[in-house]
Amino acid sequence: MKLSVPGRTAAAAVLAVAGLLATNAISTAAPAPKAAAAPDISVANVKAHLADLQAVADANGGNRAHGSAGYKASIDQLKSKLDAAGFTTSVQEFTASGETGYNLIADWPGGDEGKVVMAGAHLDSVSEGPGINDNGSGSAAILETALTVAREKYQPSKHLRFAWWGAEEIGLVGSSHYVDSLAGDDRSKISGYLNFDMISSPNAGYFVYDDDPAIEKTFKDYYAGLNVTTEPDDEGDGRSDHAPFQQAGVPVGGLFSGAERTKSAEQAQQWGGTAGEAFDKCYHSACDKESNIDGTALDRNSDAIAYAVWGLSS
Ligand code: DTR
Ligand code: ZN
Ligand code: ZN
Repeated sequence: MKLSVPGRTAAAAVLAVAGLLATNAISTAAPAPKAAAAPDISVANVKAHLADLQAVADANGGNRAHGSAGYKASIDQLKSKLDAAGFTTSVQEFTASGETGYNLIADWPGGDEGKVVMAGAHLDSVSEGPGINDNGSGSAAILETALTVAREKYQPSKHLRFAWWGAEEIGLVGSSHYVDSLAGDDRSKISGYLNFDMISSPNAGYFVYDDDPAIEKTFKDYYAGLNVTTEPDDEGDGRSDHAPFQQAGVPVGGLFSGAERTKSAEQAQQWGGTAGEAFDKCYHSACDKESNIDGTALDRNSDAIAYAVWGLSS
């Protein structure tokens, strides 16, 4: 469900040009082209991808952990959907804890390959359960965003790349392997990496990574348009797949709906849900299954992802 969010209004464009004219910075240049408006991301489609990941876990011993048949089946399932949509996909192999791991990289043909906007999420679960919120939610949301790019035949000026990481749960191994494997100048071509790890926690919070200011502002603008307050994610540093990119000097940002920490009374007042309970009481547990999501958080965060992908790549 698409909710009103601040686009780049005509008034804002006029003010921007007026400001530049006042400083004589430009005389007759046309106003900056408006960023293409992001389409709605179908939360029903995102939930369908989660159902598919649940089915993979159900058919493979109940989890999708690094080294398991369930993880490789998850990779194969997403690759098939992306290939069918016209993405250029590649599977990057690595070894961790004596097992073969896999990253899935999907490039949308077109755009300036010297300016890459990346969106990523780890696809592996813990061995205790199917990992639907952690992190089927981020994986499914960026998958549906990518499929929407294809459906809309979106042609941004920057190049779009989507990535699903392996072995996050055993130490950010897949994303670290990807960054370490990049040639030096390829790192500098990534203009921003957006990370989505747990975005539909059942007792949801709305946390925005406070790393790169421009990326942070993009997400905060989106939520301001929904009149939903956000808080900086003050526990994320180093705790998910944006960390290797940040250490390599890539601007990073992302969204998070909370894990084992307890929601305060003030947070329950602003976001709803239950004070004194964990944002996700099934974190790293067998009960992190298809029912362990907040549909409103999933919907809002999926649309926020599209807003940022369109806004940062146009
Ligand atoms: N490490 C993630 C969960 C996690 C905990 N804190 C944050 C902050 C930002 C993103 C993710 C997380 C995991 O268990 O996969
Ligand atoms: Zn986890
Ligand atoms: Zn996670």
